[in-house]
Amino acid sequence: MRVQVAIVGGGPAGHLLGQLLFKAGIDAVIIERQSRDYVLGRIRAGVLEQVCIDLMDEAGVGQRMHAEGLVHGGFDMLFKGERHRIDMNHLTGGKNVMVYGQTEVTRDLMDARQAAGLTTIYEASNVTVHDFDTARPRVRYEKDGPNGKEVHEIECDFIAGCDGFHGVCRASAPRSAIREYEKIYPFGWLGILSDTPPVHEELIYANSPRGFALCSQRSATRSRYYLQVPLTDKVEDWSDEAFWQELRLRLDPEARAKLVTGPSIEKSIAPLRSFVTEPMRFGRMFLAGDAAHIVPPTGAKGLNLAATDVKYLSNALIEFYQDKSEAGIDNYSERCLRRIWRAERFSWWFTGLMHRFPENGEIGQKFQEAELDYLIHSEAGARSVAENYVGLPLDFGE
Ligand code: RFL
Ligand code: PHB
Repeated sequence: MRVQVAIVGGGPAGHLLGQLLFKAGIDAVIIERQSRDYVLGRIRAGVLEQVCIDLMDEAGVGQRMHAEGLVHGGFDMLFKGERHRIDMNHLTGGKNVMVYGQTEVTRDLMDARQAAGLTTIYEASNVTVHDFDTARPRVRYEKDGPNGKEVHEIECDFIAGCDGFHGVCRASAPRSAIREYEKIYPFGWLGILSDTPPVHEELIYANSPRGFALCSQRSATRSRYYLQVPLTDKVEDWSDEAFWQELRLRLDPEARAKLVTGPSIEKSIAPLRSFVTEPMRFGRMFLAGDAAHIVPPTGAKGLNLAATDVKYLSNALIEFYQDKSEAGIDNYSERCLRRIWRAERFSWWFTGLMHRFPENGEIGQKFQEAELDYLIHSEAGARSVAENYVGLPLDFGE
């Protein structure tokens, strides 16, 4: 098979790129290691920034998102047992975010791709990338045939590495050409999804002496909650009842009284990490999304960053094919990284503000509470949080 762009990874980044390229008449194939159902079974992000909403519209897949997504103009910060609202909409001159799950974003993109008759190769094993330092890169994978091991090869002009943190693309970049920055946090997030009405109409980020908690949602009837837990905890250690009990203890009295509990339909623990790869281009291979960077989920930035990387990459590829210009390709890495570092900084800072770090002792908790007190009582402080939370425009700094 020969295509213009081979996209490795069929998560939200790979699928959004496929759709934006298709709209521009550029021919791309997606090679995904897992099945469609497996990809859709991963419960992850829930909050879309305006730039991500606009990109879904540009990709022609925004219809269901606008019908079902919940527009939020603010969120609550809870500390010292009291809740305080950050009025994002007011503080940012009218900007909002939208609660619409990553699963739904990916499903909408997958459905549009299928409706357009575009090729996605699911359950491709042993995917490898080759010759991206030449004008004729190739992607190989195994599928079908005896034992599912028949080798297939795709020739292309470019490889887009949208294969997540554990993917093959970043791992195939020459070690001498790559620099990686990493911070691993000493705790994880235990998440639960349940068909219960959300405890509050907006999100609640809670700083409690027992650890961080987040009350999020997917719809008026589906809730998503998270608890900070030690890295040594296992999902099996946490019965639903134990989860609800601990969540209650981290909330304020009003939320505690309103909380509706029920059986979990998904429960998992995610480690927290800050990670950035520089650069994001290696000859004719580009990294985008979690393949190049990870943020702790506290700032809700991961999926949004993946979407903006993909927008810059699709623009660069369109410029290459339509205008015969390599300017966008040459700028890609630098353009993405400036935005990425801004989101990394915010996510790291917000994580530090809201979680318990036992090594910082009681004085650490007091410092956090004083900072939260400052942030919510200073318009400048609150605006800074709001501005970062709603995210940067696509053309920021230009
Ligand atoms: P993905 O979603 O990991 O998709 C990569 C795809 O590549 C496939 N793959 C391969 N395919 C072929 N060959 C190989 N060798 C391959 N290796 C891997 C994988 O199967 C997969 O399908 O990365 P992508 O597309 O870059 O998307 C990134 C987002 O998934 C991620 O940033 C967000 O989920 C992060 N995140 C959040 N982001 C937000 O913007 N807002 C949020 O509210 C938010 N909440 C979260 C989050 C992530 C979380 N977890 C579990 C880490 C909450 C949580 C709990
Ligand atoms: C979610 O709903 O999964 C979610 C929301 C906000 C975050 C992280 C995750 O900061």
